[in-house]
Amino acid sequence: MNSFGQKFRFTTFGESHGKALGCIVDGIPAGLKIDETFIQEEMDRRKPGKNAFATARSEGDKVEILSGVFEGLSTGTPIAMVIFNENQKSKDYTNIKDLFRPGHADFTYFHKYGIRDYRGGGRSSARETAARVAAGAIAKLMLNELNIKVQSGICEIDGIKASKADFEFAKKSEIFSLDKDKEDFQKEAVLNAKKEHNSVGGVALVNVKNCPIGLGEPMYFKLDSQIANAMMSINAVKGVEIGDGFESASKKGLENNDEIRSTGFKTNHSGGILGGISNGEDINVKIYFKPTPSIFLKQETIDINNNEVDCELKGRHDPCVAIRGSVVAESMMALVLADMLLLNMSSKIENIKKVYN
Ligand code: FMN
Repeated sequence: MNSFGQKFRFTTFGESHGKALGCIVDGIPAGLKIDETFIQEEMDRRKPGKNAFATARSEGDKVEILSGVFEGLSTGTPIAMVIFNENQKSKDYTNIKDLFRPGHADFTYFHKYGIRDYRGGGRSSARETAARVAAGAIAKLMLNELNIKVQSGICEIDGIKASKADFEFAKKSEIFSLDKDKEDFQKEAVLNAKKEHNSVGGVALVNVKNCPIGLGEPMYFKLDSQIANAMMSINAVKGVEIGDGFESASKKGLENNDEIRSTGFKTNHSGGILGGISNGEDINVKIYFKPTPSIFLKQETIDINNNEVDCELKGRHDPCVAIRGSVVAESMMALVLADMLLLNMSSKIENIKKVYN
């Protein structure tokens, strides 16, 4: 199952050490300005090899548009995009060819499909998320037309929590930190883990501004359920919180409810969603990433023949996947919203009449 969305729908293909990966995005209304520079800028935010806080695998992540665009505008037909892999080192994986890396998807992929693509984890690798960012950039171009803004940053690394959500600062920060005062501590935690051949977990925050009221399709395609689905489909994500999230369970009703005035909601504990439908407030979602499974410390595991062996990895891995993962989460949010915008257009007869009368 490699497709996501109902009307604004994308499909990704490709593996970590294959020739290329990419996506096909379908359902894009015709006449949307496709700004290739913007798509590339989005790719560059996620791309590996940029600094000491990410894997040293250095990929250009250049996107090539193959179809669906004519003279800079979408034609209403599928947009296919391809990203060629340039910097694979499959040799790094030969010593673990038959082993299952603890914490990675090797074990389950092998048991499910009976094939061990040991080269960087094959399709289970987060290399696939490059294609999501390309698709997400198209979604963002559509959201921009409606002045809907999606942004993200890192609010926690190795338990070091941001006290503010400064998205402008996050744009400049090498680790997308949302808090200037915590950035150095968070950076230190990543570098220490790296020095110790270990890894750390982290939390990303995705924020949406100017979301119209009414997005979300109850019952089984509610906005929050699709956001959770989208975020949980990202590699290494172990939890998703909407608004105050898990904290709400330990609050009283009066404290948790967002009172309403003629000018709007007084607070936003709900994270902008009520009954699975956007309420016009900011949408706030926290995404919890586990530490990178591939670490360079000796661990116990088994091989494909069930022999107990030691696992000692070589290669290049992110010490904290939450950092680049935050860009992927932002892209997935844009993709969910683009889909919901199109779906919501048929919610009322008056909308249909506006188009056909
Ligand atoms: N896992 C690794 O072992 N090494 C990596 O370099 C690595 N890079 C990642 C980069 C990003 C942007 C993301 C979001 C995840 C990355 N992961 C990496 C995580 C694994 O892909 C993921 O943990 C693995 O597929 C197992 O899936 P699960 O953690 O969702 O259960």
